[in-house]
Amino acid sequence: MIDVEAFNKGLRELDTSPIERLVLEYLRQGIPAQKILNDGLIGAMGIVGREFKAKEIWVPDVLLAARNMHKGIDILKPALLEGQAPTRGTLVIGTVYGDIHDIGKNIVSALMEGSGFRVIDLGINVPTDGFMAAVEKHEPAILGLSALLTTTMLEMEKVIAVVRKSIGDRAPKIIVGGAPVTREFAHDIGADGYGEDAISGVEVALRLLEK
Ligand code: B12
Repeated sequence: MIDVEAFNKGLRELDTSPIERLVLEYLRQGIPAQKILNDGLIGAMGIVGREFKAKEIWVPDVLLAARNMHKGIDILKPALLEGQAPTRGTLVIGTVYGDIHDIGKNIVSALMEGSGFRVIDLGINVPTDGFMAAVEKHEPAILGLSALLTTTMLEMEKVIAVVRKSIGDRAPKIIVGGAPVTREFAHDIGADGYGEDAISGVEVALRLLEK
């Protein structure tokens, strides 16, 4: 059993060592990294998100939680990547223009890497031109777009349109995700796939490659 309250407490600490110790302790007990990530770190970040929405905490508190979450993910990464599959091609991924949220995108990147993709992570606040340049340079099999704001999710539609218009048939399969993104929205903007979370993102990417 994962004690999500302990993770919740760890995410709020100024010092990163409590969250690091917690993750290491669960790994030592043999709890799978994926479970520590989902039930511990992501679960606790959900609590942070609810308090942020209710205006019980503020941006600096969330930034602190985000920094601590990244520390926890860094420790889990080697275990998440264990048993790496053979190379499946390149994935270019980034958070769209106007959006600086990257925790979810980083988890998707890590799991994609673990599933055998060569991952080119363009980071946050990536303009359409940036995605286009990376697609031309790396010729990925999959392009992943992340957005966490209802305002920036509209950027995804722009990126998809520009990539398809510029290179047509040579365009990679495009998958989208992020908290406000739904399957319906993904369909409406012409994405090839949608991932509710990082694992389903990987499954969708692998399925698209089979086509
Ligand atoms: C952490 C956080 C921040 C941090 C970000 C730090 C960082 N390095 O990322 C900081 C403090 C910087 C921040 C800033 C802001 N934030 Co903020 N933030 C959050 C919070 C609390 C958690 C997001 C998160 O990391 N969740 C955990 C990860 C693991 O989940 P995830 O991102 O959804 O990713 C998973 C899936 O969605 C999926 N996925 C994600 N991307 C992709 C991509 C692909 C291709 C696939 C397949 C799957 C996939 O897989 C991931 C893993 O399972 C959310 C609340 C929430 N519940 O979402 C608000 C939230 C997103 N923020 C919000 C807001 C309003 C803001 C600000 C505008 C606040 C302000 N007044 O300044 C700014 C925006 C700045 C900007 N221009 O981007 C709102 C958005 C509301 C809306 N409807 O648009 C939210 C929902 C909070 C709220 N309820 O009000 N924020």
